[in-house]
Parts: sequence; structure tokens; C-alpha cells
Amino acid sequence: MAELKQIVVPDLGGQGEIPVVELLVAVGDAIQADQAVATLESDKATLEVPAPFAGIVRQVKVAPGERVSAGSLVALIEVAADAEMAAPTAMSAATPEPQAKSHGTKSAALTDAAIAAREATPIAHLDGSDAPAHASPAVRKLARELGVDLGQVVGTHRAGRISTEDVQRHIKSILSRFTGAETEGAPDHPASAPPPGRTIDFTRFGEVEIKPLSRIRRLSGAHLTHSWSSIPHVTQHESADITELEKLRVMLNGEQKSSGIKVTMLAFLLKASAAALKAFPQFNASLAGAGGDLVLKKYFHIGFATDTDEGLLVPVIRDVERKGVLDLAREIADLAAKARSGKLSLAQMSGASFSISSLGGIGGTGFTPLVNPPEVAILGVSKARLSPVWCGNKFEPRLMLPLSLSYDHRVIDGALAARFATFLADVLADLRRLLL
Ligand code: CAO
Repeated sequence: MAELKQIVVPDLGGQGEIPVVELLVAVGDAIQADQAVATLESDKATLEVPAPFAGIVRQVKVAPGERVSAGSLVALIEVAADAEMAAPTAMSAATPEPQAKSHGTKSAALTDAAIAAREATPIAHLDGSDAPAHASPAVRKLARELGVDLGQVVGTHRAGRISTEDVQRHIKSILSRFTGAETEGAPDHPASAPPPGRTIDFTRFGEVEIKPLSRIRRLSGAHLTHSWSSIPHVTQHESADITELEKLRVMLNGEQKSSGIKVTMLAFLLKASAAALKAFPQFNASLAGAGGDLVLKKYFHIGFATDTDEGLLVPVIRDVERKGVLDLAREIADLAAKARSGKLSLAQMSGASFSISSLGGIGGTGFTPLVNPPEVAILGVSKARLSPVWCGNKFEPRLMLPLSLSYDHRVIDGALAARFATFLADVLADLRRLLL
């Protein structure tokens, strides 16, 4: 049998009358035991009135702005008799606490659940509806002042309600992404890890396996995070006609069969990049003096990203401008083999002034490589494809190589990047330009 029961304002710890600032339920709502039904706000704290039992809200007896004190009737709830027995929470156990106090173990568990739910549906509200985020007017005011979208904040209080601390945690998490600063409560967090407090129990969603990241992945993760968060990246896309170059490559490989040297596109890309770096010194540079100086390098050492089982490594070929394509091909093969067998020395991975990341052997039409600091630019290469190209009076099948040049916008302007990429494409289209 259903029964109407009262929800009253519990003991306010000696505070007299305080105003209701928000009603959190409406007539007809089904509520859970312990769910907040109203928010009261004094000068000192924001307090929530929890329902001591689950049921259906049948009447609401207060309105926002009304002043209430301990014992004031807030709402009438229809409680199923068996539900009442299942949740015999006494009124005294429902004493509201100031928000600052309500971050005990219970709310820690709620944090996890709330965050897990947000992970599954990043923008949606916790109940999957389009309802506005639950927060008191004071928290809304704070969010407005700080320009925080409450829809993006994970509420750690009952029923996903957002507190002042939730807003502060949200801001900290955003700031730490931009500054790389460690956030309170997670001093040992590697830069590549998710923000603190976001340890999610994925077993809620299904079976999982935990595999530690390799040392290389951990190190490169921190480096990549630093690159991503500290460099204003822009990527310039270009397409090079390598029809003639490919003919030369095939011819060279035919000639070199007995020597065992295999010439891939990467050797030509190194050579063309060195020429472009010479023509555009700003790309062969590093920021120094707290970002106030540019160090222009007179050497042309180029790193190339190598995919290994343990993660990404970037061996460096020194003085590329002085070497021939066959020497470069030999060196690429040697360094890539060393990288894959874990035999690269530190010296062989240091000192690059520019990098190339070639995914052309795998596929893809373009990507946005991350600059490898302290360098200021990187060339991404995707898979060459035969494409119809308009040659004045008809389409011709040409082998086109997609290039993606990412650069540090603090050092390089978009126009310069477009010129660099065009230069590179012109050299690859006609290697005779290297003689100019
Ligand atoms: N378009 C079409 N085919 C290409 C190509 C391109 N741009 N680049 C290479 N190929 C072809 C090669 O000609 C070769 O073909 P065959 O086997 O028929 O002769 C095949 O793809 C394999 O080449 P490769 O990738 O082994 O050789 P490479 O010199 O081009 O590259 C290396 C060497 C070490 C760069 C490469 O093996 C590698 O590790 N690439 C991955 C780099 C990477 O992970 N970058 C991402 C960094 S960010 O996470």
C-alpha cells in the first residue's frame, strides 16, 4: 500500500531561517532515497535537503525565495510500503551538510560513476536527457563569471549535482592541459595520463585487460603531450607530382639489385627537405631565450619517425645536404633496423633540425603530424596515388604524393609554410631543381 510521507528541513546546525534557492524536484518526479529535493543557501553555505526515502513527489510545499527553518515541510512523497521497508532511513540520517563537507567516500564513489557516465556520453547529461545541469544559483553565478559551460562539468554530488569544487576542478583540468602543470592530488601523474580523478572502472562496461605502456611509449607520450599543448600547430597540405621521380626510383632500384640497397621515397624526401630548409632557414630553427630568440641552424640533420613494436623512435640522419640518395637509402635502412632491434644510441636520436614522418608505405591521404620540439616543423607524408591531373588540354594519370607540413605558428607564418610546401612539391616534381 502506498503512503504519503513528509520531507522536512532537518536540523540546520543552529542556523535560523534561510531561503530556498532552488527546487530540484517537481510534482510527479520519481526520486531515489538520499536524492536532494531542494537547495537552501545561507551566507555561509549551500545546503541540500535530501529525501530520506524513495517515492513519487505528490506535493511541493515551498517555493524558491521562501525562508525555511528546521522542521519546515518541503514536500509530500508517495512511498510504496515495501520501498519504505527496504530503505528505512531515519530522518535524522538525512541531515543536510554544507557542500564543502559532502566530499566523503560516498561522493568519491559518485565521482567515479558520474565520470564514467560522462565518458560514455561526453556532452549528454547524466540522465541522458537534455535537462540543464543541476547546480545552485551560486554555482551558476560562479560558472557565468568564469565563462564555464556547466554542461561540460561533471557533478559529483547527489544525482550529478554540480558544486563549486566541481567547477574549480573542471577549470584546473583545462588549465593543466594547456600548461602541462601537475594538478593537485596527482603529483606523480605522467603528462600522458588522463586528468586526476578520472580513474574509470571500465569493467562496468565489459571485459578489459591491463597492459603497461612500454618505456618508449611513456617517454614519447610525455614529449608528444608537451608538443601538443605548448606549440600552436598549423598543418599545410600539398600534393607533389612524383610521376617522374617514381620512374627514377624504380630505375635506381633496378640498377642497385646486386648491392642490396633499396631506394624508397623517403630518401628523396630527405634530399628535397634539406634543399627546402636551406631556402627557408626559419624552418631549420629553434626558439630560445624564453621564446624571444630564434636559433637558425647551419646544419641539416633530419630525423625520420620509425614505427617499432615498442613505440615511435626518431633516428637522425646528419648532414643530409652533403649525402647522395643511395647513401641516404643505405642509412635509412641501417638506422630503421637499429631502431627496431633496440640498438639506436642516444647520439643517433639527437640533434635533428627537422623531421619527416612517412606513413606512405602504410596508407592514408593526409594527417597532422606533431612538431618534435625543439624543432619548429615536421613533414608528414601519405600514400602516393595515381590521380587524374588536368595538364592544360586533357587529364593525365599522374602519381601524386600527399604532403602535410605541420609547423609552429609562433615562428612560421602561413604564407611562408605555403611557400615551403610548394617549393618541396616543385623539387619532388623535378629533381633538377636541386641544382639551382
Ligand atoms: N607512397 C606509396 N608507397 C610508398 C610510400 C608512399 N609515400 N612510401 C613508401 N612506400 C612504399 C615503398 O616503396 C615500399 O614499397 P615496396 O615494398 O613495394 O618496395 C613500401 O611502401 C614500404 O616502404 P617502407 O615504409 O618500409 O620504407 P620507407 O623508407 O618509406 O619508410 C620508415 C621507412 C622507417 C620511415 C617506415 O618503415 C616507418 O616506420 N614508417 C612509419 C613512420 C611512423 O610511424 N610515423 C608516424 C609518426 S606519428 O605517430
